[in-house]
Amino acid sequence: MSTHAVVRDDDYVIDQNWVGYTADDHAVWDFLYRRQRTILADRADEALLRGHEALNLNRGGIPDFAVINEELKARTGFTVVAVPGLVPDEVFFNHLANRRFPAGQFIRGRHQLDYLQEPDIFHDVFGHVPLLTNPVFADYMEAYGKGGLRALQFGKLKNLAALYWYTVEFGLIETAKGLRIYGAGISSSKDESIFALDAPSPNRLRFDLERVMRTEYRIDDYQQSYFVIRSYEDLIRATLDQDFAPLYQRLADGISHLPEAILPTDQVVTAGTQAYARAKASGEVI
Ligand code: HBI
Ligand code: FE
Repeated sequence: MSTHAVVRDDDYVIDQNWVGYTADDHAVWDFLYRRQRTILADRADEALLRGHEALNLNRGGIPDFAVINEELKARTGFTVVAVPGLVPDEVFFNHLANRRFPAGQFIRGRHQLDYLQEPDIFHDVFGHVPLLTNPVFADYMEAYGKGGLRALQFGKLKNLAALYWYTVEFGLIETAKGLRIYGAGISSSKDESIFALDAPSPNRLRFDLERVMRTEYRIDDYQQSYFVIRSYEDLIRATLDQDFAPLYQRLADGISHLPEAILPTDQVVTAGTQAYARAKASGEVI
């Protein structure tokens, strides 16, 4: 038995070992799936709901990657690969740049049905993977992976992680029927699926690439600001049209905004109650 830690220089991909899931693991998936689909019926963007159906995630039990990859790969060339949990940023970006989504292999226990910090298979496969059936969003995720590898070279990972956080994890999209959820951090969370659309306290601000990349975020609480895109086409256009080299030069000034801030330059979709009052008091908003 070797005593030194196994230093892995691989891509952290492991076997999903679908046969290894217990009956209770499958029951946890079924419970979470049914509960979130009920909550999201009139809250999630159609593209996410259609992605659940395209991949037949309601077939019962934890999805077998070998099975969903046939459909996913045929649609956008993406495949899901199993990883033990969070992987190093460079490994993560490299997977996305090659149209592989690294999904947690484990599923949460019954004691943590409502929240867990580490992305498990429900967060990843219910929250993130279905949107990869949408060609435009799939292009965005590949572009994000490539951008991430470049950001590492510029030492601007924190700014790029903020972009991921406020779009892929906690993004809202404007539709004819009103604001809808597309971020996986919201769509896989019972409480935040309600809070993000209904609560008066958070700000809902129009997406702006540089503004978002300068915005701090909390990983242990509901978001205090959500950013709203008009469409996935708008989101990828904003990203692909951006020449990141001069942007990274500007970001070198290190200016960042608190999660609850409303800037005079913000296009406010709905101002949050707490933040608005505080910003008003400090004269940050006119
Ligand atoms: N690893 N498996 C996994 N899943 C993620 O979502 C993930 C990650 N590593 C890094 C990471 N996300 C974030 O730092 C990104 O913003 C880069
Ligand atoms: Fe995630």
